[in-house]
Amino acid sequence: MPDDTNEAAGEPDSVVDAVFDAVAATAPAIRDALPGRRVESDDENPSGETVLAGDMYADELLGEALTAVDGVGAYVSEERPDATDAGEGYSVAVDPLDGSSNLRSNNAMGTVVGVYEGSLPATGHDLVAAGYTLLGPITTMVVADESGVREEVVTRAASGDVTRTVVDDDLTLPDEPTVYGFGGRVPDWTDAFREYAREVEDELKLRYGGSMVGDVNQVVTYGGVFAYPALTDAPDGKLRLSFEANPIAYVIERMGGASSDGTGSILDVDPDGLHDRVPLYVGNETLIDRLETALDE
Ligand code: P6P
Repeated sequence: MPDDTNEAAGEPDSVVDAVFDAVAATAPAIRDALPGRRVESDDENPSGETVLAGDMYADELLGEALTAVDGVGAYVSEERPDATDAGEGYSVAVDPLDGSSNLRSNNAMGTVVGVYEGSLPATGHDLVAAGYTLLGPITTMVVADESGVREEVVTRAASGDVTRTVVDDDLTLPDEPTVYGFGGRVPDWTDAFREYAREVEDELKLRYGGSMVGDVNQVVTYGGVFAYPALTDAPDGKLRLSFEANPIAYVIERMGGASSDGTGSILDVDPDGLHDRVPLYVGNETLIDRLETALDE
């Protein structure tokens, strides 16, 4: 379980709530803007990836909304090299449009959020809350904090007012795993991971859609395991610790699941840089234990 000594136990954190109010408020506007922003921009992000117009728009919108929240001291984005100063308070790390490569194929994507106490880079134990929006057939938001994990439906009225409706106030990982989703190309998997994957493929159903938030939400809903593993040509995998792996690991561990970088909890990883990548494995505890044993052989 994440370290919640940073939290005054029991009292909901009004700044965290304001952060997720801001994230929810931008979700419908991001969704509305996507049809006209499926093209690639000329820019690259700090991870060297081509930035879609949708990524840039989401980053601008979220940057503006989150730096305006009292109690947010820094906005840190996958799309920006450095933190954007916002005064005093939490550092809010964001992947503005995770899975934006799904924009052309019209598949799920969303925003990943980590609320850290103190400056970044930091370990996941500095998280006080984390979550993600999912722009699927409906817009949902999963929010994890010291009180637990909840799923909300985000709707916008004709008036423009955005509403967050809690549809599950105690989201826990299903005991019985059902689905798996493994990223990267099979030829690029290590022998140890490939062997583990072959076992899991015989036990569970494949659910992989190329967007971490969509694929993790399958595991959140049906139980199982998601991985973007270490690859033979990318031993640190693809996903960024601060913006993707830590927030997702925090959510899954808060739900009673487990996370790993291949050797131990993602939340223990101590990064050198803001955009460090890390292999990510999350899901039911037994499947993560088996994964760590398989990679240790
Ligand atoms: P691949 C999306 O680009 C992303 O960052 C994650 O959302 C997703 O899990 C992964 O990359 C997909 O990568 O190599 O399968 O296209």
